[in-house]
Amino acid sequence: MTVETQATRDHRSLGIPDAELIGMYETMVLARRLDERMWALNRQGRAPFVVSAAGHEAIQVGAAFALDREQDWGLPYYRDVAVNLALGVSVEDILLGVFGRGADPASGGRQMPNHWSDPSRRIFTHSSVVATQFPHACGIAYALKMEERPGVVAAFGGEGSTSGGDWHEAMNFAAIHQLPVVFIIENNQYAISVPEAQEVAGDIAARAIGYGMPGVAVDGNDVLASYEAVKEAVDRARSGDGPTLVAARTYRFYAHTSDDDDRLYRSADEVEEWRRRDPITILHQYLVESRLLDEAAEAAIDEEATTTVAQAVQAADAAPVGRDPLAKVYANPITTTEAATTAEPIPQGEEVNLITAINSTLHEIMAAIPETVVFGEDVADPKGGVFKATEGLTEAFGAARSFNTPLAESLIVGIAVGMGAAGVRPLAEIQFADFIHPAFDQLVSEAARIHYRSDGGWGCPIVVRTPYGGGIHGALYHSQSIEAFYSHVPGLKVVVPSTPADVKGLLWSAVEDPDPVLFLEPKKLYRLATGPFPKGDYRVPLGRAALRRTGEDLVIIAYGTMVHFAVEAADRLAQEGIDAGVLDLRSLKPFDWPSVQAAVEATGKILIVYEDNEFGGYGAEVAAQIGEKAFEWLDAPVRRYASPDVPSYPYAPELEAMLMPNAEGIAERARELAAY
Ligand SMILES: Cc1ncc(C[n+]2csc(CCOP(=O)(O)OP(=O)(O)O)c2C)c(N)n1
Repeated sequence: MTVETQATRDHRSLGIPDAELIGMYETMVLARRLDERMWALNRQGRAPFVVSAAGHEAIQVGAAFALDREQDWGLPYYRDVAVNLALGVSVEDILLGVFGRGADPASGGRQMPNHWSDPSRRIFTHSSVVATQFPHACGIAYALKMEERPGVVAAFGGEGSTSGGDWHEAMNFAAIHQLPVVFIIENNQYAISVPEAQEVAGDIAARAIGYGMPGVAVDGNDVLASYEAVKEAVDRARSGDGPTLVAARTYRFYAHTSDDDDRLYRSADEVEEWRRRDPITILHQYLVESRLLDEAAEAAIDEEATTTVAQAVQAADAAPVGRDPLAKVYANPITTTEAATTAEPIPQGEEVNLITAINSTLHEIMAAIPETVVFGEDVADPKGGVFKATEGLTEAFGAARSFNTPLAESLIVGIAVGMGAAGVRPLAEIQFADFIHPAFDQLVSEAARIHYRSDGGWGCPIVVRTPYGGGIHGALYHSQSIEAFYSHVPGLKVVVPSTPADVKGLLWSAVEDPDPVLFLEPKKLYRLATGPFPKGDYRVPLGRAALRRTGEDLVIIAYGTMVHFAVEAADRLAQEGIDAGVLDLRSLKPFDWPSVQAAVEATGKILIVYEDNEFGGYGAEVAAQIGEKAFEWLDAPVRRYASPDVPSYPYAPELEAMLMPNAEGIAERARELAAY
């Protein structure tokens, strides 16, 4: 239901003590003085880029004061200077970010100013991407609810963010699970230059109706009205009654950022008109009328704010620059030093296929680690996944720990990021790798960068499993290989098991690793590849390749389904007197260079096989590194055998067979290479 909220104009009836109201006023004045000073620093050439909150102080301070600083979580967006001050972040800390200093607690000077992060205050790291924070808020809230921990999550954004898919996906998910989230939209009527009429159809608060949650429209320039609306929403969330949308109408007094010229898209008269409704003036008037503020007190507040800002500017400006820009890409950086030079021993265990190995390992992990959660489309029982990978998990561990998500891939990865931040270990499933692309942003711009961009303040311990690859007549949208996109990204780890034992060993290592791991399952092998499933504790370290077969004439480097084709080819070649080794990379990022180097040194001839299309594929990186670092050991040009540059495999089996690399094709190229 949409409700027009009017300020009660009586702080006591809202339960706000006089001193707290003065505290609100002080925070608003401090934010304004800081804002003015930041803007001046930019114009003086001392701060390269600043973002202004001026005009938004009432909704920002009203909302932040409605939160419990001891237990609630905040996901403020770049305009929320006053939210941060109200949550206890110091002026100096904000200015360290403005100057990009090493001691900037949000990012160590890595992110632009106003990209907040403060783990001690449960302020989650924020990127520049509009709207990605909303699924994170849901993931955090899901973790709190699942573990019955106290706390409400407040997620902030501008009206522009309500156009993004992530916002809608998060609203939907929060309502389905009745999560303790409050969505706070600061509608300043422009998304950079785009006016509200071109940005938003209908009324923002009314959108809540469609998601079955309360939506409240509020005057965002009135701090009491803003506090009241957000407090009601927070109380509702805290008592288990689910999310609320609060849409606050306000206005920004300065341009979008220091790089924007707002004279191009709005008139001086319009700005002037809104300045007459300055949130600080409105509260000031209320305080004077209530006899809570006299001239002396007002002057003292103003002077203290000015002094605090001046001192903080001096201290922050004098702080040293930069920490190591190469550090903290990973929470657990892995460098492989030992090369695989002997064939990987085959472990003991019951003979199973790949899909059974995945299912059994998930059962083991969930039984051993109570913080783990498995979710995705159709993963819950009775279906248990379209390939049955997650079968029985809901029955064994309950609906909270193994659940179906809406059909929204960005949301799936986004909630995983939030859960990881809140101490839960998500094992998300993307039903087919072909449909992971909507989550590219959440994986690349969010998950991969969380640790680096927060200067190590936050981690992203998530696993995203997905079936990939061809050979099952899945055509263009059920056959894609996606590893090249993601192994390109610093901060992500990418693994591809090819045996049941590696499924177990790698999945365990992935879930125990503090970094985001993309776990690519070659779906052609689900029922085709069988092998022993090791009992008890079993780990395959990330970053270690496995030599499946030694060979003296050449080495075939492969991963996933291609490993099996390569072994088949090597068996045939052996009958012809050609001794081909097979190196299964299995961990694409981190990459096991020492094992590749050892293969080059041992044979001087390398054939790289991958089922992705050839151009710019993962094999291109392997070939480039060999060319650069091991040229002198080569006895022949490095060869690649991959799919031609077509958009994945056709449906017709005959056509698919014409494109997908196979054992005969591998043998043919290996013969040529051996004869070189
Ligand atoms: C996904 C995405 N697209 C484009 C941009 C560039 N951009 C940064 S802020 C912004 C406007 C956001 O407006 P709004 O959400 O209303 O917040 P406001 O800045 O007005 O407070 C745009 C287009 C971005 N950061 N992210």
